[in-house]
Amino acid sequence: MHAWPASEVPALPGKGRDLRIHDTATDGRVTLTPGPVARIYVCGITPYDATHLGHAATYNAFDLVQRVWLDTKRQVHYVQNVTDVDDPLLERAVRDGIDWTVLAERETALFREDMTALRMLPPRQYIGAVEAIPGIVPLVERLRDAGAAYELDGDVYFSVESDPHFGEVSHYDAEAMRVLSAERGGDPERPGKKNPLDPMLWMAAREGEPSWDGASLGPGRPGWHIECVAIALDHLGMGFDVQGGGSDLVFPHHEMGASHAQALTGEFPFAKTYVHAGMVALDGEKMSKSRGNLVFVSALRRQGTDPAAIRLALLGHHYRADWEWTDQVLRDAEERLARWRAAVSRPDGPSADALLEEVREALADDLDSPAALAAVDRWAAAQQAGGGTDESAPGLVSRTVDALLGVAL
Ligand code: 5CA
Ligand code: ZN
Repeated sequence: MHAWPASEVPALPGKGRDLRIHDTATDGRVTLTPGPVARIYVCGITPYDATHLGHAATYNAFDLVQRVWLDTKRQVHYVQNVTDVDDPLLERAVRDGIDWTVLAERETALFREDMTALRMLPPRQYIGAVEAIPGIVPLVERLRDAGAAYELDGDVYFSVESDPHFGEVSHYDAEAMRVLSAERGGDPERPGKKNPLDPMLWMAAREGEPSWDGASLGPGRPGWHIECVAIALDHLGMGFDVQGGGSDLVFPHHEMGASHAQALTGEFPFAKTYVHAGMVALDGEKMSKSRGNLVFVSALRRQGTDPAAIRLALLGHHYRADWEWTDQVLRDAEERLARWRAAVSRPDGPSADALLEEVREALADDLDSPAALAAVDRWAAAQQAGGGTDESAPGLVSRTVDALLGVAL
């Protein structure tokens, strides 16, 4: 699949700091020191509905990771998937009487537009589940042949017991895992499984549903976790720097993905760091396609909202926090954007050298974007108070805000 166009990242003087970030697996702060090419996999959308602000907040967090790495003069190898075949997508297509491929293509196209408008840097590879199937089938066969997977009425399940490190991403106890598995696409109640938590790797063809050639597995379609594993291993290999997503992916998705990959390769770990963004809520409940309590990025754009204001609204919250979207959040962001634009539109102003270092330090400190915004607010307030004659300052502020926060002033 093609991704979306990259917005330009302006060059900044000097060099940024190494990112210290919260790692879910160790439940602590780690300093990331990738090689010259930092490797990141971020789970993409299931395209059965438009991009909502929860999605946008999660992609914003990982866009900041990229921008911090670029500022340390590293290249970034970023891979993202699109879950363009899965139960919720097929169910929505049936509900709406629309072909599932048309639905997936339409919503993926809208996602690309939203990401472009929000100045999110695109992945180098943007891969759909369907196009990954030829790579998924041999992985499932290998797991089965190694005894890490088994068949149940034609479906193939992964045996969680085959990975000695199973549980080390989420550290949840068995009961919590069971509950989350049932909520998030698993089938812990299905009789005949070795362990109720075992997730499906390959689902045998069902009447009325799409299916693909599975070689020795028979016709069917892939399970959810193996999709991301196949794509990540194909393009990044084991031991990449960051596996990212929202906190609802900690279990089962990232736990199972790590175990699939570790059982396949005998290597550990799948990702060096697991990073998770908090959940955005609306009216007191997590924004989710299944609940339908959504604010869409595209709807805001259609109403004339400046995407830079949407981005500032996201940046106003720490990525790990759970927070609530309200109209006031957006109004505050619009007001801040107007203040910043007025401040950089003057021919000179207070020196911005310290501001650049403050923004760098805030982001390096577990992506503390609220602290970065507060630093820019202080510069804008000093500008407002008429405090400087540095002619390079407004330009440096614009470039800092663009390069490190993805906001075009
Ligand atoms: N296709 C899978 C991942 S392989 C998937 O989870 N798709 S999704 O469309 O449901 O979610 C896409 C991303 O948005 C995931 O990282 C998910 O954790 C994140 N996300 C979903 N809802 C919210 C929310 N309310 N707040 C923050 N992030 C969210
Ligand atoms: Zn995923």
